[in-house]
Amino acid sequence: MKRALITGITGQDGMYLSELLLAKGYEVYGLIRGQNNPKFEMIEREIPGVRLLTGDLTDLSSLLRALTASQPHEVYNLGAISFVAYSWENAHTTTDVTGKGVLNMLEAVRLHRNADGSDIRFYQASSSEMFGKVQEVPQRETTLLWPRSPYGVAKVFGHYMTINYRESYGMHASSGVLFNHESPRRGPEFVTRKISMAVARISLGLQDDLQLGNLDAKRDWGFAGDYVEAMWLMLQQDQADDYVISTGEMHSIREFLDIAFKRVGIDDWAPLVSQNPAFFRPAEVESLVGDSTKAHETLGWKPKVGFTELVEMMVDHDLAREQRRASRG
Ligand code: G4F
Repeated sequence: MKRALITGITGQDGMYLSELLLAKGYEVYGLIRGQNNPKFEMIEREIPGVRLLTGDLTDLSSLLRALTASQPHEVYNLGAISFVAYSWENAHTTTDVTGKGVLNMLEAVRLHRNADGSDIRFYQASSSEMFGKVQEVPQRETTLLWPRSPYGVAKVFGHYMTINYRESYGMHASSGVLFNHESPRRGPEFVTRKISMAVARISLGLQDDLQLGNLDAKRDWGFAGDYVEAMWLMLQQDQADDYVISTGEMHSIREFLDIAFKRVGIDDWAPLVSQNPAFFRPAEVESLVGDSTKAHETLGWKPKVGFTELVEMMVDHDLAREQRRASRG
């Protein structure tokens, strides 16, 4: 039986990946941070097969302990402080967790030996945020990186450290440069979920309006459930490598709003949405769109869920959730 250790188990990707690996017959371990973490129960309830271990990406010895306990064949490093806006206010913490945390995990994997002598394959969650002020359209594996946030800079560090461990130690270490990926499990601080939750509440008369930042930003949005499959495929290859994972389609926040509000029967959302300077960023990533030709050709990976389907899935989920809450009183 294959064993996997996932950091960042409480995020949407950690949850979808756990489900995928459990369905494939893996023994799945998840690293969870802190004392009395309220998400502990949430994971035990939603994904009962996962075995949780406590540890922290900033603490190398806790990572070594987690490797000893799990004896994994595959490590998926999804843990990070991942909210870009937060990274300006907490640049040091973001650097420690999102950047140096990758180095800690790589070091732990390099130092650890599985009792049965099996090797560990490593996946690093790199990000399209690394392209920042884009130097080429669409962005591919060879595009020059130009991060625009402390988060993006930290991800670049982790990305190159992964490549360096592959080249220095011959480690099977792959990096997935994932473009924005969303789902009903997305945190409410990210723009897509903020919109889907507000749209549901506005349509039920529970909220009056929605305040956002830059409505002109454009992203290549895919479905998180599709993207975790690419992570797994990367670790099944003979050679470790880096792959861009994206849909190849770019949409604006305005288009997201169009589809989301239409889903609840509102054609003109302009009177309901305003822009608040508090949600603008010190430096913006204006547009991102990826070229996943390498992943298509080498991994045989392609996204299944399209943009409209994704937006509608999120709105439908939040509508049902609000209706359930209302019926409970
Ligand atoms: O949803 P976002 O916060 O995602 P962002 O910054 O693109 O980052 C996400 O994707 C990255 C992959 O490229 C990941 F690495 C990262 O961890 C995260 O998952 O913002 C998307 C866009 C931005 O341009 C932002 O300025 O939406 C714009 N926006 C406009 N109003 C807003 C808002 N973003 C948020 N979060 N909240 C707003 O009110």
